[in-house]
Amino acid sequence: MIELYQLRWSHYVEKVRWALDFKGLAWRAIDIVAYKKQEMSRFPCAQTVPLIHDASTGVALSDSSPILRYLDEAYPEPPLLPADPVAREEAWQWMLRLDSTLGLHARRLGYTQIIMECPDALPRLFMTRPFGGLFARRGWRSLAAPVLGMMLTKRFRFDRNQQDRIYERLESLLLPLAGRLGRHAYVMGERLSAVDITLASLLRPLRIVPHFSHHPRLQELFAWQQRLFRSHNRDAAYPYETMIEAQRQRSGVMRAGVSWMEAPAVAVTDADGLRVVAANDQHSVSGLSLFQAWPGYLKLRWFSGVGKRAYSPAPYLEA
Ligand SMILES: N[C@@H](CCC(=O)N[C@@H](CS)C(=O)NCC(=O)O)C(=O)O
Repeated sequence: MIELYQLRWSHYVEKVRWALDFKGLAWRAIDIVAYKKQEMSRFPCAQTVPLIHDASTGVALSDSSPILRYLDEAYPEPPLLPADPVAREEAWQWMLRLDSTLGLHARRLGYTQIIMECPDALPRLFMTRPFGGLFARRGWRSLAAPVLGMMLTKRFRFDRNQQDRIYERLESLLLPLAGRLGRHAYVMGERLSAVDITLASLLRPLRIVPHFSHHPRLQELFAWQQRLFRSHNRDAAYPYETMIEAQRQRSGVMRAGVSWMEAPAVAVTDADGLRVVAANDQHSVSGLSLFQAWPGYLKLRWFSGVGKRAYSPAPYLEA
């Protein structure tokens, strides 16, 4: 039995759940409390989720791509990575690149979208266990939402999305992939690999970011993701998707117009050298730095430069 330490809605975690299911392995999930992570502190590896503990080999490991590689080595059938060493290295580089770019940028913009449109979703994700779930309840959650919003803004620098050109970076990464996946079933080769699982999983938060989900040139990419989700039973809605959808239906609007992208977007790409490990972008948050985050949070909530548009479902969902 493999134990998977998780935050349920994490796209990096979903990548590992998918790989475990793909291999038909027996596993069980352990939900962690994000601030303390006490549940997994006994393991001497980086304290990020996903983290797995394989009771049959004694291996404990975090970081989604090394976890997929471990699973493929320990349980080779069906394979996740190509057998040929050159193709294998190519797949590995794809995975690290997607973890270090798409995974981080999509997380940043997914949480940004939640803060702009329904910050009350944050306590319903993060506060279901602390204080007996009090702050996830109606009324109380409106108190917890700005504190969590500030904490996340500080941790991931959502207030610097424009400056750091996150929308531009993602567009430059995704447009060529959309072109490719309009013509081919998989990123590499003729069968599903760890690269496809990585791309489809890490793209998930962008399904709630209309700049991407409604982008006319990205519909083929989301349609590809949707086909893969359906054929591998991964398409159950995530709680944050349901919450934001309900909010959009109630209000009739969504935050979709990224003002600085309305002029022809400048292509900005991430460094593309060989990688050894995936990059991460979490910054530590102390009590004082949390207090300093409120202007950034308020700006994001009310003056982010992402304007309202009438709500409509993404075209790929209607096709
Ligand atoms: N490169 C890592 C990224 C993992 C990561 O950043 N996980 C987040 C959840 S999405 C986490 O551990 N969050 C808890 C925290 O921020 O302390 C991977 O691929 O697993």
